[in-house]
Amino acid sequence: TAQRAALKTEAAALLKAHNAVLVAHFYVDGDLQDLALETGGIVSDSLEMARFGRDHAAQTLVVAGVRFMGETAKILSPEKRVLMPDLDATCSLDLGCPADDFTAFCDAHPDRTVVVYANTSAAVKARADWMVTSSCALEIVSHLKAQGKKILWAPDRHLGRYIQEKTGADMLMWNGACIVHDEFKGLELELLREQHPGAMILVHPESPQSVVAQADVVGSTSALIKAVVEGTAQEYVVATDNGILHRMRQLAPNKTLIEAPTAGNSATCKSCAHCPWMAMNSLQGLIDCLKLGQGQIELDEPVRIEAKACITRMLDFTA
Ligand code: CIZ
Ligand code: SF4
Repeated sequence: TAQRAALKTEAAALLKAHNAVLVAHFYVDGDLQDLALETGGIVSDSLEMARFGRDHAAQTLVVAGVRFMGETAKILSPEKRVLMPDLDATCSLDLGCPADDFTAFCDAHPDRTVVVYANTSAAVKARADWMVTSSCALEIVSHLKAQGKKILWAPDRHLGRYIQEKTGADMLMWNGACIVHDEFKGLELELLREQHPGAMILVHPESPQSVVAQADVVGSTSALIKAVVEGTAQEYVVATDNGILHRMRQLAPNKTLIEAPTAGNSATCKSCAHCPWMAMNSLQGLIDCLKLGQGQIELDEPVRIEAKACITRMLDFTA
């Protein structure tokens, strides 16, 4: 609409005036994704967002995503100002893994190498040996297994189980889940597949086992987008946050995209197919954080330094 176009123009001018770059996740509003690309920023997964923010010359990073993504940017670039359109945008994995309980769990298992998913607070990362994202988790856990390491994994139990199955590593799991991916349903997916026998099934590994088991491709958001772009099928069933469809449609306009089934719909289920915290990112929020200097990420320096070690280990490993 005209109003959204006007907000976009205002936001673009503010980014320029503040020498800021916009780093957006695939799950946020399509206008924010487009704005990031149109103004020299990036739309990506959490791994690439972290790399891009660290390497970009801009002294202000605006991170459209959820809290841990802003924190990761600040951990890697403490000298930069890191702003978020809404600082209350969190994640059920982060919420479900409080630093004090997590620390006690780690302390009870000192023989294990602590590997945490990116979707955790800076304080949890500070206690970990490695951070991983879904783009590099398999590779890193395989590497640790080859070194004979036993692993303590947190917080996503579905991703942990998937990696455990693939690598055969000894993994002790924290019991967390993503409220969005946890809602995808295996039985309903079986029925949908009968109606679309030629469709390729694309699944993010934060989904339940019954859904992952039916996948043609299991992977990170970037891997799923690549699968749509390069795939020879006409139809694709997508089991991840539906914010990703925006980018998939842009990159593969002639393919047919079908959302994977969830138990409820948007009226009955607030977390079905779209993350309520990703949805808190808006053009107006972006304008306000730049105009008013609000939404700034601040971290305790000792925590930041310890968290940086585990992120840097991953970035060096995947470089
Ligand atoms: O579900 C998320 O928050 C994801 C997929 C993050 C990421 O790694 O990009
Ligand atoms: Fe967290 Fe799930 Fe939302 Fe991603 S989609 S931010 S994992 S709650």
